[in-house]
Amino acid sequence: MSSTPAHRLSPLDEAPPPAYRSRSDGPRGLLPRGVYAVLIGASLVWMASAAVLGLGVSLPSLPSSTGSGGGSSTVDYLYLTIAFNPLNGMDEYFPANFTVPAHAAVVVTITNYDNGTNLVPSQYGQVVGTAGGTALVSDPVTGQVATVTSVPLAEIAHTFTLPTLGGSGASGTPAVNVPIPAAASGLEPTQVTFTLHIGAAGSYTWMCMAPCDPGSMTTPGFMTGTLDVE
Ligand SMILES: [Cu+2]
Repeated sequence: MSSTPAHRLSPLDEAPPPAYRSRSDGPRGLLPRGVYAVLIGASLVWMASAAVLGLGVSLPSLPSSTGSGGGSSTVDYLYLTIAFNPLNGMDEYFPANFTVPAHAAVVVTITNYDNGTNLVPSQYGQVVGTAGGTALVSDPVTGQVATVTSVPLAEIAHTFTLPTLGGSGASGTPAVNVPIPAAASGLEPTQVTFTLHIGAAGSYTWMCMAPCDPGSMTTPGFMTGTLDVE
């Protein structure tokens, strides 16, 4: 009765300093201060390098786009992704409907995760209607960027095609056509960057000319959509 509390009191009086210190210092001293500092530092380095790498892909297009600008004072950016719809698996542009400013140089970057190829008529293998008549294409494996005026027909997955844009695009030739090479895999996309010189306000239909997916080709919001110029 009385010996139990007395017996426990005296060891506690001696034991507390080391026991208390080891219990609280274990978790607090080792994990947070050391490991978390390293983790936070590493993630900051990673974020910084990711930002630099991201810029590195899109920056080269700027000089050529503004250089041959012909009076475009505004530069805007449009980022599109081609992937599979998570619900029905259909090929899809994300987004498929978008708005760009009038009288602007719009740098368009299309990231394509589709590794399938779809044979197009040869004219849709050509880059048409972009600044300089070129597009920047990144290799899905090496990441190396090349300036191209066409893509081999056997490598094309989709196209970004505007039959008309502003006043151009009459007589059977599209105003804009950019062939999009297939990805190497679902984790190794291709990236295509090009600049469009946008004129007056209007609403234009874009479409993919590669016979990729019959349902997608005919369904607005998948492989066809609206480019609004405001
Ligand atoms: Cu397509």
